[in-house]
Amino acid sequence: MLGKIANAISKSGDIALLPHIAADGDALGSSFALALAISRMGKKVKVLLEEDIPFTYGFLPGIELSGVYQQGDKQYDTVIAVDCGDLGRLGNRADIFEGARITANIDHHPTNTGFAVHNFVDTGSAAAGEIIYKLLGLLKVKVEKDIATCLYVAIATDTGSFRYSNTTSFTHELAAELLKAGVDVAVISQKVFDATSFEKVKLISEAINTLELFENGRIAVMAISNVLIKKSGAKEEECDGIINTARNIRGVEVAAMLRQLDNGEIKVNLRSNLTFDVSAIASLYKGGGHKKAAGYTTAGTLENAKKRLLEDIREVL
Ligand SMILES: [Mn+2]
Repeated sequence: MLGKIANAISKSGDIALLPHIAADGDALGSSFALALAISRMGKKVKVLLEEDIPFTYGFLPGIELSGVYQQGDKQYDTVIAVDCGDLGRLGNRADIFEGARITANIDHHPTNTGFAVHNFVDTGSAAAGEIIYKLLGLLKVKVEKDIATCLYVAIATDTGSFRYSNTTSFTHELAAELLKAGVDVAVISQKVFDATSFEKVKLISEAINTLELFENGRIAVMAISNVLIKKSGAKEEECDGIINTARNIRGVEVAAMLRQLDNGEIKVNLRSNLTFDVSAIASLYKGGGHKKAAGYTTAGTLENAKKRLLEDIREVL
C-alpha cells in the first residue's frame, strides 16, 4: 500500500500535503520532511496548512514550501493527508482533498476512517514520521540533515521524547539514523520541549487553579473558560501539553482538560495512564485519537461538558 502512494508521488508533478488542523510536531515534521523529499525529486509540492505555524515549529526546514490555505486556492493533481484520522481533521481543506484526482492518507491513528483512494494506516508506528521515513526509502530520497531534523521532531513529539508506550525499538533505530544524518538533538529539544512563553506559564497557573480530582483521585479534570484563556494572553496552540500536569499526579488513571473556544464550543483533551482507553470516550463524541491520548469537540457549557464527561468516564472505570 505504501508502494502505491510512492508510485502516485512518482507519477505526479503537482502535489499538496495536508497535515491535520491545529498541526502538531508530528503533522508538521512529517509533512515538511515529505515536502523536502518531493521537491528534491524535482516536483512541485506545497504543504497546505489550516492555520499559521505555531511559533515553536517556526524553525523547521521546509517551511518555505508551506502556506496557509485560502478558500478558492488552486486544485492539485495529487493530495496527501498526513497524520489525519478523518476528513474532518482537514477542516476547510477538505475542498482541496475532494477536488483532487488522486488522494492518499498516511496515518497512525487507530480511529482512521480510510477516507482516501490510497490509505496507509499503521497503528504500530509511534508517529506518522516513522511511515514517512519508510516512504522516503521507497522514493529513494536520501535523508539528509534538513529532512532528518523534521523527522526527528515528528517522532520526538509524538513519543513525548521517547517516553510514551508507543516508543518501539524501531523508533530508537530511526532516531539513531537521524542523528547520523546530523540532527542537533540539544538545539531541537530546547526549542520544542523547553522554551515557553510567559503567557503560557500564566495559562498553566490558571489551569492548575481549576484542577479537581474525582473517584478517589483516579480522575483528574481541568476546565478553562475562554475568559481565563484571554486573561493569560496565551495563544490557542499554547494549551498543548498542559494536561500532562493532571495526568502525572500519582493515582490518576484518566486526565481531562476542557477548554472553551472562541466560538463557544468546548474542546476536550484526554490522557490515560495504565489501561483506560480514552479514544473510546472520544468516539462517543465523534472525536478521535489513540488509547492513551484522544480528544473531541462538543457544544454546550463548560460545566455541562464536564458533567457528561465524568459520567462517561465513570461508566468505563
Ligand atoms: Mn501523529
